[in-house]
This record gives sequence, C-alpha cells and structure tokens, in this order.
Amino acid sequence: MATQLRKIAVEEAFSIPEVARELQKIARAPGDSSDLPLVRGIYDAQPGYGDMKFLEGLLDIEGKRLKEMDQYGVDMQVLSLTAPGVQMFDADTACDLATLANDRLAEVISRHPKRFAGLATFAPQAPRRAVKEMERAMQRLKLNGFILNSHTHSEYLDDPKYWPILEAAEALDGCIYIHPRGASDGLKGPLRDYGMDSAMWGYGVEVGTHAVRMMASGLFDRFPKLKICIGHMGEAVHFWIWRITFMNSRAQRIGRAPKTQLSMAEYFARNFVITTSGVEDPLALEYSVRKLGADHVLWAIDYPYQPTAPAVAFMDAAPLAEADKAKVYGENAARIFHIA
Ligand code: 1WB
Ligand code: MN
Repeated sequence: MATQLRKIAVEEAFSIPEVARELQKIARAPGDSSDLPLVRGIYDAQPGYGDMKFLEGLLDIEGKRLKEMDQYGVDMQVLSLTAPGVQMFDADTACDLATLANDRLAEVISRHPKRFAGLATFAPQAPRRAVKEMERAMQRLKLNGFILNSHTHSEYLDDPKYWPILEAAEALDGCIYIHPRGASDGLKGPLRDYGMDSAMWGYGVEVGTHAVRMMASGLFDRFPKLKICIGHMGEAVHFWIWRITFMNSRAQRIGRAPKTQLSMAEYFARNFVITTSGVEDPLALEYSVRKLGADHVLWAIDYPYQPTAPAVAFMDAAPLAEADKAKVYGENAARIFHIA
C-alpha cells in the first residue's frame, strides 16, 4: 500500500572535506583505537581494511542523496556529522572543526529547508567551549538538536566534567542523539575479532553501555528534562530493561549503585527515545512500539551506510496502526527535533 505519510529520517550521516582530511591523518598514524579499522577503510582506503566506499556518499548532500530521497519519497533527512565526529581530535582541532561542520550544515539546510534538518556537533574534549557552540548552533544556526558519538577518549557523559553539556542540552531542549563509535579502551578487547568492532555488534555494546551508565549514575535526577535518542532499535536496551531495572534496584539496595529517584525503566520511558536505524525487523519494531509507546520510536535510514529502498519498504509494510506509523515515520521527529 502506498503511503503519503511524512517521512523524516533521523540518523543520516554526512561529512565535510576538512574533517575527512583530519581523519585521514588519524588513519595514517599508529594507534589502537577500535575506530581505526573503519577510519582507515573509509578515509584512507587502506588495503586490509576493506576500502569501504562510503566517503563519496558522506560528502555528497545535494546530489545523489537528494535524488534518492526524491525517488523513495523521503521528505527530509536529519543530517549529522558521521562517527566518530570530532571526538578523536585534540581539543582545539575538534572545536574548530565542530564550528565549521555546523556552519556548513546550516548552509545546506538554508538552501533546502524542507528537505534537510541537522544535529549540531560539539567537542566534549572542551566542555565549556562545547556549551558555547551548542548554544550558537541551536539559537543562531537554528540546528535541531545534537549528535554525540558515544565516548570521548574512553569517558562517558556521566562523568561530572560533562555535566555542563547536559545542562546546556536540557536548557536548549536539544535532544542528544548518542550515535555509536568503536568501543572505549576498557571495552574493546574481545570486540576486535571477526569484524565485531563496529556495526555488527561493538557499536550496540558501546552505546548500550553508555545509556545504562547514564541511567544508573542517577544523572537524570539532576537533568530531569534531558532527552537522549539512541538508534539501531534502541541498541536493545529496552529489550533488557526489565532485568536492568530489577538488578539495579538490587544493586542500589546493597550499596553498589547510587540511589535514584526513579527506576531504570522510568528513566528510559521519560528521558529516551529510540530509532529504527539499520534494523529492518518488523517484530523488533512491533515490540518497540508496544513496549515504549508509538511516541518514542522514530524512523531512520542510516544513510549512506544502509540503503534507502528497504528502509522505506520496511516502514511501508510495518505491522502498525496507521496513526502509529505516522508518528514513527515523521511526527515524532518533528516534535523532538523542532521541525516545522
Ligand atoms: C557503518 C555504519 C560504518 C555506521 C560507520 O562508520 C558507521 C557500517 C562510521 O555499516 O560499516 C553507522 O553510522 O551506523
Ligand atoms: Mn549511523
């Protein structure tokens, strides 16, 4: 059945040549970050890393991408600077490139205001400067929220040094989309074999761990209106949320986790939304909508890492009531990311 529902895809990646060049330097330097296999493959086409053909699609916004959106009836892509964003760079480089990327993003959106929206990048390496850029991005550039590629130098958002960033996001009503990157140093070991370091498994372990750290740390008592978005069908956190909630309350009772005002399930319901990016499984979607409510699930393609056609076909055929499908396909994105 053809559908006329508004389609807003919310995890759509882009890059700019300046960031790509800086990532190529990282690709050519020694290092043991678990992002390196992909960074070497995408930004330096190094043999042995698969020569991943994504760079052209990342750098193109108004050409092939827009044509493909037209072809499949995608009304809008919410763009974000692709993983690992600026988070592998030194603080000065990261701040400069975040500003540049946000400016470029705002320019593209101003040329196609009905077709593109965008999530602003910031550099957690310098939290105070990050806050200034977050304010500029939403207030002056009118960007629609924020993208964060999980850990920064193996540290997570529950670290108090990042609280100014959370405070700013909450005050600006800017939802932070926590996108995966390679797992942090403490987490990466067994994920490095068999191609498990990235989208196959490591990405979900990394972001799922980040989300659970945030909830279990109690930080949502301090920032009750903070909104977090996680992709890839919630990185399976809501599949485990019953057990996370049960075991966290036990951990709180025996003094292994801080006391929190709400349960883990209540934080997930209040502070998180999820997207379908890269998971075209009707049963997983049906579970997500029943578990979290149709207001909490957003559609995404994960362009250019995932093809558009099956992402649209998946939603068109999704086992959802028409009103719920309208929410997932576009209405929730418009509400959460301030899209007119
Ligand atoms: C892939 C997917 C690679 C994503 C990425 O590199 C990102 C992949 C930064 O499918 O190999 C993604 O955004 O999901
Ligand atoms: Mn993605």
